[in-house]
Formats: sequence, structure tokens, C-alpha cells
Amino acid sequence: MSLTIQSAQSIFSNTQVPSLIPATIALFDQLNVDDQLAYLWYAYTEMGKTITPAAPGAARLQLAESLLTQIKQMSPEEQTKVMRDLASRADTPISRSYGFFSVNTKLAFWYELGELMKQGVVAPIPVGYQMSPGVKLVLEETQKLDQGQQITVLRNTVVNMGFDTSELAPSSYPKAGAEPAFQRTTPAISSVKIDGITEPAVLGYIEAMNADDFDAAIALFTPDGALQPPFQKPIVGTQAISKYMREEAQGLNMMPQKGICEVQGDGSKQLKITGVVQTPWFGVNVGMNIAWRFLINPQGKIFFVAIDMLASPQELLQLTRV
Ligand code: EQ3
Repeated sequence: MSLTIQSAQSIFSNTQVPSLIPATIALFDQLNVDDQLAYLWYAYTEMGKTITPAAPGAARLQLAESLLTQIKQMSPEEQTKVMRDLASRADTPISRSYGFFSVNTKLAFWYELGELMKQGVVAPIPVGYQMSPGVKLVLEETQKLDQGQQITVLRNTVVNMGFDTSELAPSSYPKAGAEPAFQRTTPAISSVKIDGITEPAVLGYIEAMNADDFDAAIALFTPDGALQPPFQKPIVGTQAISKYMREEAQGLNMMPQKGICEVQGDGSKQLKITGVVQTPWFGVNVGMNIAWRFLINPQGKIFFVAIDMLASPQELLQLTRV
């Protein structure tokens, strides 16, 4: 029987218990634009009491520089309008340019705007804004999340901003291949040991990802293989996976802890591994509890891997099918 992505998606399906992350984002989506911007300001400032993101490098900021320069030269009212346009995904030149940014460039852009707001160069939150009950509710829900989940909410809301450019021809800005590297702050984790797992493709995958060696990671996939990031559809084919990894998987520290492997009648294997992942934005200060669900074909290649955010640390131990 040939493997299909649809059937692969359902392996260890009990991993995907309802998560508070999409629920919090759904509440956020119901807020009006000013409330959304204010929520992000308060959530980010509150989070900043314990953890702050690493400043983006100059190379990454350079990709957002032209927009940031334009914004700095605007009046506070114009600046507020730009931020409203981004949050409402309006079709404006700035919102389009932002829509073409990679995830990390979007985060770097807002990081810098946040700094400029603190310095008083950019209008902090819409002038005359009064916090609404809706914002209070989303903030309360956010406080129930662990830090890994909180930064995921922030990240995903920032990613969804700007004009949706997915149907447009690729922009020349930023230039293809211009994605700058993250400087690793901790030594690369080289030897991978996962309790209960000896599968070479899985160990090789983690080792390659921890070294940002995406060519080596991609070589472990079948040509029609797929990678499904948290809360997203599968990315299919090695070319698309490679592009995704270069844009979004740089500098990650993956620390898988334990796993199980089940061999199927056709010789394929289903594996579930749980562990912790750190993003270069927050380094060792924030660990995200993650599960990887792998489907390895009978020839030992990765046909499918899904990455799921775990709803609670208890799930790190939850490996069996219930
Ligand atoms: C200025 C301010 C505060 C107010 C204004 O009104 C609005 C906004 C937006 C503001 C600014 C907000 C800012 C600056 C927010 C910054 C947030 C950041 C830096 C969040 C970063 C989050 C990073 C995360 C959650 C990374 C997660 C990565 C994971 C789970 C990776 C998983 C993967 C694994 C494990 C694989 O094996 C394959 C690849 C893959 C990437 C899927």
C-alpha cells in the first residue's frame, strides 16, 4: 500500500489535543484593529518583565530598513495608520512590502518598531486609546499560557499581519536568497540521543537541524515527502521544505527527549518523539514543548514529519496511543 500524506497526518492523532494557542488567537482575531495593536503592546510589555527577544542582527534589519525609515519620517497619526493598515491587512504599499517579508523579518520589523515606540520616535499605541474589556479578556487568557505558548501567539499574530501576498508574483524585495543567518548563541548540539529511538533518519534529522545543515536534513526526505509545522498544512516536496527551513528553522535548538517507534506490516515506521525546542529569538530562556510525528518509509526515508506544540508539559511523557 502506498503512503499518502492524508493518512500520514493521522498517525498518533491523540497528540493534537485542543491547544490554547489557536483559541487565544481566535479571541485576538475578534478584537478591532486598535484593540489588537494595544493587546500586542501590553502582552509584549508584560512578557518583557521576564523575557526579552534577542535584538535582530543588522543584516536582518536591513531588509526592513526602507519601511522603518519611511515610518520614522511620518507624523504620529500617519504612523498609527500604518500600524492599523498592517493589523487589518489592508492593501497599501507598506502593507504589501510587509506581506512579502519572511517570518523572521516581520518579527524583526516589529521588534524595531517596539524599540522606536519606547524611545518616543514612533507613536506607542493609538493616541487616546482606552483598554477595552475584550483586550482584558485576551490578556487574561494569555496569562494562562506558558511562555513557549505566549511567544507562539505573538509570533503567529505578527505573521498574519500585512497584505496577503500569497497570490501575488514574488517581490524583488527582499531579494531571493537574502535570508540572513541567525548567530547561534549556544554551541551546536551534535550528538543526539533519544530514549527509545535508534532510527537513523530521525537522529540524522535532529543532528542536521541543530547544525542548520538543511541540505543534509532534506536528503533524508523522500522527494514527495512533507513537513507539517504547528497549526499549518503540510509543506510538500523537498524544494518547498528546503525553502521553508531556510526561512524559518534557522538557529533552532532541538532537544528531543524520548520516543516510541512502531513498525508497520509494510515495513514503514511510525515514530513519536517529544522534547523541547528553543528559538534563537529567546535562546535558553524559553523552551517550547514539542512532539515530532515521523512516518519513515520502508527504505528508511522520511515521508512525513509533523511538528506539534504540546498543550502541557505532562504531554512530554504521553507517548502511547490512547
Ligand atoms: C511593538 C509591539 C509590541 C506593539 C504593536 O502594537 C504590535 C506589535 C506586533 C508589537 C511587537 C511585537 C513583537 C516584537 C513580538 C515578537 C515576538 C517574537 C520574537 C516571537 C518569536 C517566537 C518564536 C517561536 C514561537 C518559534 C517557534 C519555533 C518552532 C516551534 C519550530 C519548530 C520546527 C521544528 C521543531 C522542526 O523540526 C521543523 C521546523 C519547525 C520550524 C516547524
